[in-house]
Amino acid sequence: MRYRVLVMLLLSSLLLPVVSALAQDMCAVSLGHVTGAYNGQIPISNDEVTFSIRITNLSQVYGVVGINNGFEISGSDPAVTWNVTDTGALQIMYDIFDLVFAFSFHSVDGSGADTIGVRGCTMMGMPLPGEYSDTAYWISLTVTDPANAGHQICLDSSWFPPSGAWMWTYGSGAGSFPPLWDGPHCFNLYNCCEGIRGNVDCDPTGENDIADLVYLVAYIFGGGRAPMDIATADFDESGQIDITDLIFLIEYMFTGGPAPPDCPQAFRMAGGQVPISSSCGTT
Ligand SMILES: [Ca+2]
Ligand SMILES: [Ca+2]
Repeated sequence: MRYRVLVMLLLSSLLLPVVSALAQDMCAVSLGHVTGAYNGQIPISNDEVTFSIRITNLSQVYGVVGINNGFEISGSDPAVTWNVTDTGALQIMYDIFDLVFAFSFHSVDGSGADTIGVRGCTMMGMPLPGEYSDTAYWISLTVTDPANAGHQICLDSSWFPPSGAWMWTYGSGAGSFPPLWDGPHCFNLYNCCEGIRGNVDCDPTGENDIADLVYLVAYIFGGGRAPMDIATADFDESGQIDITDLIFLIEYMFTGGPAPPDCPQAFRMAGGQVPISSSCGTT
């Protein structure tokens, strides 16, 4: 009998580290798609940028019974500002973590660092199943101040009070482990209008080309999306976009008409101090 107990203890001591090592590699949090960003760059406008966050349970054995993940938004410069406009989660998160599923907000004031925590645990529901992988949460924000151009905004993992944890917990006694995280993710901020007007489609290169004309035609005649920055298409500086602006752009592009006027002053200044080049791109 004593021999059998010793063997069991020995096996347990050998197996537990294996289980722990496996569990640490069985969970991952990653940034999924980002709407409102273009080639890793975010235009400064009133339009929302949404970070979709994917969670993956790579385990084929263990279900997730508790989550405790935090996310931090910060600027590359203390002067960078933003507005967190929305957070949310798939309904399945509420269904699975039926005892509690909640967001916690800490200093979400759009400066310094904003932290958004996500917590949940299971009581009656089934755990997050093995091999689950889908978008779980999202965080939306806007960056509206033209002075942010040339800087970056970043999404990273973060511990958050009061739990101070960045963990998730497996069922069947497998323990709690920090998930893998593929961040931080940083995005250059740029103004749609730099130099002269005409970057109607707000592409990060700042080019004025046929794509901008197509965009403007689609907006005026086809119910297409409005320009993210009205100044890019308001060629007669009337304060609105209409057929007059379209005619101006056509004449400029095809019949030697006058060049578009400069962008409004606010959109030609970075950091409120230093004029930046005519290129809409950022470093
Ligand atoms: Ca363009
Ligand atoms: Ca106009």
